[in-house]
Order: sequence, then structure tokens, then C-alpha cells
Amino acid sequence: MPKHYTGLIEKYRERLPVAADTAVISLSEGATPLIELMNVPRLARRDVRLFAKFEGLNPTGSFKDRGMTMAVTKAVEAGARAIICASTGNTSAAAAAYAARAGIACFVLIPEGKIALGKLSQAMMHGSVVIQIRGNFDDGMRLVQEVAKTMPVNIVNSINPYRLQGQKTIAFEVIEALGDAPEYHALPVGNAGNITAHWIGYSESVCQNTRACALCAGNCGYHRKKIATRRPIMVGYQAAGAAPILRQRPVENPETVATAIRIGNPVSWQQALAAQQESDGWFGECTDEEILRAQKLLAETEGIFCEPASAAALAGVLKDLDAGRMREGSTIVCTLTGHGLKDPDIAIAQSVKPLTVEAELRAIEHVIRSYLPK
Ligand code: AN7
Repeated sequence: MPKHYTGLIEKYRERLPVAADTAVISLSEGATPLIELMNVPRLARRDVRLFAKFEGLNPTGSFKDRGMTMAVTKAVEAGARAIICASTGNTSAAAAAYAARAGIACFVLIPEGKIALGKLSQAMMHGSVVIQIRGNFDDGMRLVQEVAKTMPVNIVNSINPYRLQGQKTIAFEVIEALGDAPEYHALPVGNAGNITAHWIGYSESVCQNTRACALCAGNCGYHRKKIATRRPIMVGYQAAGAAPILRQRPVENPETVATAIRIGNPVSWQQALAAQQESDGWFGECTDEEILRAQKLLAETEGIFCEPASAAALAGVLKDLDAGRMREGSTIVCTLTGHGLKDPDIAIAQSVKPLTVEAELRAIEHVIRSYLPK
């Protein structure tokens, strides 16, 4: 067994559906930093400990790598020679990379013109077959399920249960970092696989049977291992133009600047509802403006560059703190699902344009004089 970190399957082998001799397809995903926000709580005048689980630091720049290492490992184990997914971008990037690593073919269905440039470049660069459809993610998801009935392709969207198994490890890591589960865990919701996976991970980390545990006097497996004493309240945020769970009906033409979560009919809808209900949590919505403001705030005051969809988690938390819906004094974790570099167009559009000057000392001095803090 190598000493250096070799990915989440090796790390959590006993808690994942792999055999001792399963050949693992990994890019050393997981083990992402949990970064405490130093400035946002102060600026928002809120007495909370706020953490960002920065999933943008996974190998392909999003949390999807956690699920994809499991899905591709199991696909290869089962003898698959091709995988397929529908995607708003990040799933396709991860699928393409892990398929490349495994030496199998990868087909990705993406909505034409509606995925961020970085994600498209990844799917193309890793050599997957990129199929742009004149439709949205939900159309792609339906087509993938239909085509998998007739063609020898293994679906690696989150309807593949191994995806959620890989993604549940995020909860394990948060618990390890904090010593217990936080009071609240907030994340963006699109196809609703990730909130489902978070809840699986947290649920597997606590004693499920309090009555038996009263009898076991703290001697059951969960208590002996002291993994966690509680589960968090789960809070899922959707973009206002793509909020089917909140509105309790599918959204036919979802629209949002956060293209990653531009999804109108989530596959894991029921599981997400169960996570919300079992955790006494809730779903909220954020406008595009709120999302972009939170993304900019994180970038400018904390040095953390996440993509728009990820910022929905922080935007929602700030709103719900203001509304008194989240308790002061509590510990809150936001999953920042993807890296800001995924979507350079959005970043450039909402930032101050670069200055252009002559290559002369005086010109540079002039700029510095104008912009130095007073
Ligand atoms: C950055 O890539 O659905 O609720 O096809 O890329 O588990 O769907 C991406 C989803 C949040 C929502 N943040 O997670 C895809 C795709 C980012 C994302 C979500 C996605 P789910």
C-alpha cells in the first residue's frame, strides 16, 4: 500500500462497495480542504463559523470526481468498454477524464451552447465523444436512459448508485475535519444527486438506532468508532429560474447563469426530499444576481474562486442567516462544488476590465498611485 494519498476509494475502502481485489481507477480525488471563511461572517455581521468545502480542488475541478472514480471503477470491473452521461458540464469533464485513465470510450450529451467553456474544453481534451443536443440537460438525461437500453454503454450519471457512493465520502471528510458533523450543511441542488450523497454519508456516520444504543451503552460500532454524534440540517439551494423541487413541479425551460444547475426535472428528486425532511432542513432559491454577488464576494474577500452554481450555497446561507432561519453561534459548511476557472466567461464579464498602458515606468506609476489604498 503506497504511503502517499491515492484517492478516496483506497482511503474509505471498508465503507465503499468495492472488493479487496477491485482494480481502482483513480486520479487521487477527494481530500479537499475545508477552509474557514475569515471575512465573510465579519462583513455579514454574523456570529457563525462558516466553512467552505472546496470541491473545486478535485482533479477535474469539481465534486463529480468523487462519484466518477467509483462509477468508472465499477464499470471497468463489470467489463464495460464505454460509458455515457448527460451533463451540464462537470459530469462530462469527470467522465471524460476517468474514461481516459481507464482506457475506455466516453460519450457525453450536453445542451448546445449552454455549458461553461472550461468544462467543454475538458471533455474535448480528454478525448470523449462530445454530442451537443438541441435541447437541455433533462432531454439529454432522458435520451441517455433510452439509448442505454439498446447500446452497450454504461450510464455514469447519478442514477448510477456507485456515483452517490463515491460522493458520500465528502461527509466523511467534513466530520474528520470538524470532529463531528456541522449544525448545517448547505449546497447547490441541480439533479439532486449530491445532496442525496451527502445525506447517505452523514447517515452512515451516526448511530441510526438510538434505542439499541441506549441498550448498547455506547458499545455499538458507530459509538465505538465515535464517527459522529449527530447529522446536520441539510439545506439545498436552487437557482430561481431552475427550482423544481422548491416549486414542487418540473420546470420545462430552466434558465440560470449558473449553467451547472440549469436542470428542470432532477433524477434524485425523491431522495433529496427525504434528506431534507429527515434532517429538518429546507430548500431555498437564489436569483442569478444573488449567486453572482456571492461568487464575487468569495473571490474578493476570501481568495476562493468557485463557479456560479457553487456560490448559490453561500448566497443562500447569507440570506437565511439574515432571515433568522439559521441559528447564530452555529457551525455551517457550504460545499463549493466546482472551481471558478470552469467558467471564465462569467468571471470576466463581472470583473473590472484590465487596464492597457504603454510599456513605460511613468504609466505604471500613475496606475499604482491611482489605485493604492489610501
Ligand atoms: C458545480 O455536470 O448535473 O444536485 O451534469 O456541476 O448533484 O446535480 C452538475 C451539477 C452543483 C448540482 N454544482 O449537483 C452535470 C451536473 C456544480 C455542478 C451541481 C452540479 P447535483
